Amino acid sequence: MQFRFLHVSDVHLGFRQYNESFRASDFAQAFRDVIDRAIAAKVDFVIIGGDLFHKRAIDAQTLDQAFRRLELLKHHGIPCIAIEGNHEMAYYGEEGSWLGFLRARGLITLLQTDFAEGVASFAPLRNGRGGWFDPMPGVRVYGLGYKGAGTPAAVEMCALALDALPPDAREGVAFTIFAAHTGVLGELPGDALSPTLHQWMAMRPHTDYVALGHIHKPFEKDDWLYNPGSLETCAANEWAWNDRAALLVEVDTDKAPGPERTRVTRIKPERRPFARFQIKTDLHGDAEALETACTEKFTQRRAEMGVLTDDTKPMVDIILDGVLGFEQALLNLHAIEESARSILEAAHVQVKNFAIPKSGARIDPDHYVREDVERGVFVDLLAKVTQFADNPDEWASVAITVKNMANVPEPPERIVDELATMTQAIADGTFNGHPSPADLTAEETGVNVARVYAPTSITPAE
Ligand SMILES: [Mn+2]
Repeated sequence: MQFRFLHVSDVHLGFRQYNESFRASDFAQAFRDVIDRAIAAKVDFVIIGGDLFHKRAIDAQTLDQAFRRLELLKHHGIPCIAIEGNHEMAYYGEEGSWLGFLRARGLITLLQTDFAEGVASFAPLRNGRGGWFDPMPGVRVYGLGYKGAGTPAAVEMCALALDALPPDAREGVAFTIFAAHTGVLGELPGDALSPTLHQWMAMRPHTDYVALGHIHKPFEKDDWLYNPGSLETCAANEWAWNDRAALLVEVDTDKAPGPERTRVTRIKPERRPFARFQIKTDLHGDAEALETACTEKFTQRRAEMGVLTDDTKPMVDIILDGVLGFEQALLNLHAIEESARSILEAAHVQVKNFAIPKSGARIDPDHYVREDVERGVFVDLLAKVTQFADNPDEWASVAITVKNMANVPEPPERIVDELATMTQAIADGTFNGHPSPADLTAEETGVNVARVYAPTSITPAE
């Protein structure tokens, strides 16, 4: 038996990234591109591994973008199977999501495993909703949906439920797919909720292909677990994951398990490019030198980019870090932003300044105390946040006090009380900074006393 299907995930329709409406169009275009190519490739069905939409509440234009492609699939007689992702789930207790709306109109089949009394069960399909669906004879798809921290347990329960199925329940099924909005632990640093590979193995005897989503970084395990990654670029760091694509899966059940049986090719949509720059401020003695260095980097990158159209003008992400080699007041972020915009013909520029001000850095290393650096960083960060920008020094004291109290550790209620008192004092204009009682407590207990800052950790590096 031979067939082919498209596995796509994390489309994030309706995402106005950086509040730019052209970004929502970019996301729609990526979806249009892969669906049209899947239709041209004559796929037998499509699986969406969650997060078709970027959020629960979408606008008319976003619904239209989804509707058009799903209608086209329906027109070609291609079933589309979806599971809910975390971004588009209805609120707890709330009936109906936009995926439910699309299901009610016969545009998607929405799969979800039931968990009652700690047991997984797969309801038969009713009104386009259920635990499993056969998009064509011989192919069965189960769907889990998003289960958050409960995912590892949910996957194990699904395996137990499949173990318990009577043999005749799967008569005639030659290929089984399991769709879940989760990953594999360890594939993405910081992801703590995905099942481990070991936990996934419980599903191995029952499934031929696991269709994952949620983790925007693509990966594949064992010719069995597949995660396509995000279709467009939801965060600047995703740009480095060049293999993100929809997966065109060609199956020949007569072949032995492995890449012969399940052949996967990537359908990579046209994506708007991101250009990222990490600029070490330590190397430049004055503001002009820093701006010149930025201009040179931008010019060099522009030369590598070729002709740009409206669809390929880049998103530019600039990170300044290190220690500023000159006074903070002379740092002209606007000039750097404008230079990037004009040289790179950028569609959007974002400058993130993580540079430590020189006022802190200039102190003799022997007297360079952690608190000064810490306070400088807090003040610098808070000055950039609207609600703290009027008095960043005072809020820095609040942040340091709270941190010290947590380090002691003080009981949470005391920290909350102190925070309320300090917030009120700032509002009343009576805040006197420190020493606060919490600062004294920290010093008395010997926690977080001033330490000499190791000068090696501020050595300039490119
Ligand atoms: Mn997502």
